[in-house]
Amino acid sequence: MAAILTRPPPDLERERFLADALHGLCLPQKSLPCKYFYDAEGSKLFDQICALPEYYPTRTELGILRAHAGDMAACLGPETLLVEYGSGSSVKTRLLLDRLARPSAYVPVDISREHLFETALALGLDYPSLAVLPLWADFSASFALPRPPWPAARRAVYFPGSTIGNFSEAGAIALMSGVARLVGPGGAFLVGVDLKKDPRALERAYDDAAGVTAAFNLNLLARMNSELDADFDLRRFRHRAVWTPGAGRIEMHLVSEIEQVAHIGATEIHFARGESICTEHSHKYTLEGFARLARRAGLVVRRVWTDSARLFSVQYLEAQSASHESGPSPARGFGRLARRATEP
Ligand code: AVJ
Repeated sequence: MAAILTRPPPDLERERFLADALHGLCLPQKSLPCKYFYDAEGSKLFDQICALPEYYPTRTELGILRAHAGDMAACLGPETLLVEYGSGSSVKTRLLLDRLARPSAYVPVDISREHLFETALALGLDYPSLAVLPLWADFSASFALPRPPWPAARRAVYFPGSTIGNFSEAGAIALMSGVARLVGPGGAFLVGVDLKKDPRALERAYDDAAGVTAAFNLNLLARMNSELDADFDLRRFRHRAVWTPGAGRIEMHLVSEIEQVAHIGATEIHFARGESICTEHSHKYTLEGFARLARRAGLVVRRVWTDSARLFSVQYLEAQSASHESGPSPARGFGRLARRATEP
């Protein structure tokens, strides 16, 4: 297993966190980028979230993969260079790797360094003939791919978990345009996309009875206290998750229970009572809506797998070559173009 380090040294990483926090907390709607959830404690809490009864995405996506991983691997084809956006810690990756024919290499890309290298080491031990090339990088920014030990027949990006939902519409198009460039014409994109559903089920999934998601959210304040010399009083903030129909997303916030002042170093941050910090957007899609979005990034939906309750989808897309720009719009040809398979 070769390790590729393209991230800035930790103090630069701290500088970036500090700059992003000061910028976000000075906006009219205070906000913090959700990528900062995933320090060691945050990643541990997120693993707990995935096991919660209310949080259906993980187990539903797993069920779809268990039922259709063979199909998905056949779509990706043999000798594919598989790039995963995320550390690949989940069982999902293994279900796919188990069915892939002679992958040329596997490249997990993640911002959480410890999590990335721990997982890559375990994968390298479990798949001794697979070239595991972990990339410590921010997949929403541009990065260079490591050279696989032997040429790949094709490139594919795997993006599970509906993390694509964290991006705004413009952000999702930019990310998917980056995927289209990375995999090249005819290359592939396999993505988990959470679907629109009853808002009460969505709000429960992001505000579980055990309070794990609340702890995951509040951990962001704890992280600023320990890494940015801040003094947020976690007892004075409340977790809130709300479905925003107009924007088609769940919004997570930390609401200030009182009028208060917090400090990041010498910088004062004022909070009115009831004022919030927005910490995450999680967009939910219809199948047609996602196909339209992907098309604007030069990706066409070819296959869709959902569970029988249509809570979640895994979608296989292909990057168009420039000449296909004027082809049929996925929305119109959806039924015909993209064969749907529903998990039994
Ligand atoms: C990892 C981004 C897919 O948005 O559902 C879980 C993160 N936030 N509970 C999501 C999350 C609150 C999760 N993603």
